Amino acid sequence: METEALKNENYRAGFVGLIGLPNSGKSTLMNALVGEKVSIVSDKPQTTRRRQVGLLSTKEYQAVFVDAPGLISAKKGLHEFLHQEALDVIRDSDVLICVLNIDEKEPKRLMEIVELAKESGKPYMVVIHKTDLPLLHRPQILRNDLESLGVPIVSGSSSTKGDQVELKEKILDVLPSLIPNSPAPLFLEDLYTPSTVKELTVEVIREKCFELIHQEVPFGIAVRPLLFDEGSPKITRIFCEILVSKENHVSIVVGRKAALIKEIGMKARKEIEKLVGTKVFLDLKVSAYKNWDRSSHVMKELGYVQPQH
Ligand SMILES: Nc1nc2c(ncn2[C@@H]2O[C@H](COP(=O)(O)OP(=O)(O)OP(=O)(O)O)[C@@H](O)[C@H]2O)c(=O)[nH]1
Ligand SMILES: [Mg+2]
Repeated sequence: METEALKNENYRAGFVGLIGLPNSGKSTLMNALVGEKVSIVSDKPQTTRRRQVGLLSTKEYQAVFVDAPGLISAKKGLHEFLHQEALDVIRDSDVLICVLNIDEKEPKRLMEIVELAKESGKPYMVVIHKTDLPLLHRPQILRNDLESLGVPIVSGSSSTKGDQVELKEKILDVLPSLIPNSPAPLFLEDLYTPSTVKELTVEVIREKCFELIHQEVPFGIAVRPLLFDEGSPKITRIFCEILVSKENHVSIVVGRKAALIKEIGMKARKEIEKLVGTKVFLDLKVSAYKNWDRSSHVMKELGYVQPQH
């Protein structure tokens, strides 16, 4: 691979894990850093399940951002997977960014995130996030509590495009110096994510479910691709199954006169068309698979299983 990077002996490349509490804005921040939508976002906690990777490549460095699920205490099934996935991201990263949301009601929980980064022994920085929220004193209090650590701290918001540009600049002022030297980039420089279109498609459908379905139902939703037919240059035919963990959730997801599932399909299709670059025919069927989130073989099929090292 003949790249600019190979000519530069100060070149840096490494995995940069984004860690924080659920809903702290990690995925929103990663998308802003990468400049593309890699990771899905919602106003509900535990949106991110499998780690998502987004790439930022310049002449000087390649940051391989890894967006982790929010850190929660381990329970069973899917929760245990989310917990372990977040810990694995910490273990597998070269650098960590602690994303601390100022609207967290128990500031102690924010300090626990920083403690995990510190314990890892890896270089890390702190982003005090969501500073657009009207909680005037919180960012300064947090900053005072963190200052003695002697690590870079920046603060800002990802709520508007303008805020995102400003925060990205602050982060990229310090982050590259924390990334290790590397003889070459870790991924092709013109990629923005190593995820496949099929993987991104499944996540987009799940995002629309999180956005449009309320209460506890989205937490028990998973999307399984059944057929991804790219045989025609004009139209991609995609068939997916939306799994729900309880029988009575099927009718909730389908909605009255199938209105909800149609809206999920329509919103997802528009985004998927941009991803695949053709018109899309999208067929979604909803099936109940009782407690799939505790079934090891379904979890494995859905990719909710830690890779073996
Ligand atoms: N006010 C405000 N909201 C934000 C900001 N950044 C993200 N959000 C919102 O916060 C919610 C959670 O954002 P995500 O990016 O999904 O958060 P996350 O940390 O990835 O969440 P999990 O994947 O569930 O752990 C969404 O509704 C975002 O629009 C911010 O800077 N300010
Ligand atoms: Mg997320």
